[in-house]
Amino acid sequence: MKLIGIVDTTFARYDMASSAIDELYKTGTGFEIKRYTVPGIKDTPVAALRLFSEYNCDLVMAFGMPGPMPVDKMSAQIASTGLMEVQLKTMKHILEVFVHEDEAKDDRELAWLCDNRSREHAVNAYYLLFEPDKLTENAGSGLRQGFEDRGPVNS
Ligand code: RDL
Ligand code: RDL
Ligand code: RDL
Repeated sequence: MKLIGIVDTTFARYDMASSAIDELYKTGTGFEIKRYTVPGIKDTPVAALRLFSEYNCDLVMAFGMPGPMPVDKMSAQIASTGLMEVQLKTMKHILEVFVHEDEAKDDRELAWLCDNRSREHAVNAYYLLFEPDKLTENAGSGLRQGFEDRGPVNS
């Protein structure tokens, strides 16, 4: 049995973790979930580290919503760097599922984007843990999470 850690925030304006958990259970079995909610994105790296070191998670998904202001973009960069450090230190994957609030043109699209990106990265998390060949099959195919896939280029 694998353990998937889920880190999310109260700052985000959409419950992305619930979308991902729903999608994980639709995708397969063989895992349990441990969820850890923190106030904001800068609090996610230590939550992820604790999920690995204290709860022995095999992979963590970190959900966050950077706001539109320069200070928020800076927070996102700091959070992302922290999440990288935790991955290198633990040798375990953290899927960083961030949706920037200004990626969407209105609240309705923002909600759709959050749900869709969370679900698509949930499938990526499942593949990383259980079926890594599925990712290799899709190598170079221009996949995106949330908005439409870009697709491959042909020579
Ligand atoms: O440790 C408490 C807070 O500093 C932490 O929760 C921050 O991540 C909160 N926060 C900001 O301070 C900020 O300027 C967040 C953002 N911007 C943001 O855009 N998204 C967040 N948190 O999730
Ligand atoms: O951990 C899950 C994702 O955060 C991770 O796969 C990112 O590398 C995905 N990604 C972005 O989030 C992004 O904003 C990528 C790009 N831009 C990019 O330009 N090229 C990528 N990934 O390969
Ligand atoms: O070029 C258009 C988009 O690919 C670009 O805006 C990406 O940066 C959007 N994006 C994020 O901003 C992000 O934080 C993506 C991800 N995360 C992601 O995980 N997967 C994406 N885009 O496909």
